[in-house]
Amino acid sequence: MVALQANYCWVELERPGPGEHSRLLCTRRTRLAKAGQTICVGDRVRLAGIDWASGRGAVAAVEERNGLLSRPAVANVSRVVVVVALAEPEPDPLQLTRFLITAEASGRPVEVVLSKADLLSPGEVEAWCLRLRGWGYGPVPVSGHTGQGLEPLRRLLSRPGISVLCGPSGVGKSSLLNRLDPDLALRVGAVSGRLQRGRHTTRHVELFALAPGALVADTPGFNRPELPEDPVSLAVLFPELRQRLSQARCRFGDCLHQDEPGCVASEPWERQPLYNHCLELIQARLERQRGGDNRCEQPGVRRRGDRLEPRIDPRLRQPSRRSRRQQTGLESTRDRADDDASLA
Ligand SMILES: Nc1nc2c(ncn2[C@@H]2O[C@H](COP(=O)(O)OP(=O)(O)O)[C@@H](O)[C@H]2O)c(=O)[nH]1
Ligand SMILES: [Mg+2]
Ligand SMILES: [Zn+2]
Repeated sequence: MVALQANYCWVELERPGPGEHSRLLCTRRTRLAKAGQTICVGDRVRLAGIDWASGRGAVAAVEERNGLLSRPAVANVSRVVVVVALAEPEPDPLQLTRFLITAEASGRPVEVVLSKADLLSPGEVEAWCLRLRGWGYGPVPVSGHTGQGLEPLRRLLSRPGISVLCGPSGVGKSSLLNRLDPDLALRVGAVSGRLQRGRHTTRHVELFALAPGALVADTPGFNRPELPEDPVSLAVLFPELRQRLSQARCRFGDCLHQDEPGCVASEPWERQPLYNHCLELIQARLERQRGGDNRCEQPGVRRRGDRLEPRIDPRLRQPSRRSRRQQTGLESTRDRADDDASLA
């Protein structure tokens, strides 16, 4: 399933059918909805009631999923490619770390693309590459303007399976895909944020075929991906820490790898302050949940001022901006500006 709209979806065929269509416009069988079966982009589905002449059909069943990326929801992901600009917008290590954490949580290989390399000197680009290598990644510097790095990127995205491009808005994801395949004609320069919210930006994910068997998702702009719910699960989402943990064990089985003696992470590492900061956010959220949220009368609905709003995902709740800032002093301005936009 390559694209999902309100009441129907596009399904790309595995084998060509008797008609001219390689994709069919499908409805979902009500039986699926009744069984509580959701369907998301990337799902492998079985079709019924196909009308080859008009290119229509219905989704009758959804196959088991692997490698689910939570936000944006994409199933059967083969790899996640996190794109971050070297300038315009300036890289924000905390925001980048949040993207990397979300990508790692898919359980699939994570690649890093450093975009807009044309805006920095070769020496500065190399310094960022070195830094990212220290985080456990092998970054590919690229520029949609000069064409630098486009062939390595094409090879990466032409591997079989589904690749998801994610990263902050404005880093050049759509531009890069357009360079790789001008036929895509993806919208470039769409600004996201409070004012433009929902006006121009694509709110849904769509998969494009870049090479036979290689599908790529360009994701819409949302700028602050979520953190995992369980503090213990955070460590393995940092490859540099994961690597140390694979070589040695901590003294205590439930170690959170902060500053305890006998911890494998007690030697300083670059992203340690970011790791600690994320840990604090997760713990603060857990405490609030334990404290109970009694203002909510119905499940799935929350009160905001005098309005009731659907509760999209309980994990989206964050500590208040002020308490977070006071606690850590680490909050970035970009993070703050996108606070609400990221809930859309
Ligand atoms: N200097 C420079 N600007 C770029 C590059 N790629 C894209 N841009 C600009 O960055 C802005 C955002 O690009 P877009 O592809 O929409 O980013 P997206 O939100 O990540 O999809 C546009 O104004 C592009 O012209 C690049 O390689 N170098
Ligand atoms: Mg875009
Ligand atoms: Zn430890």
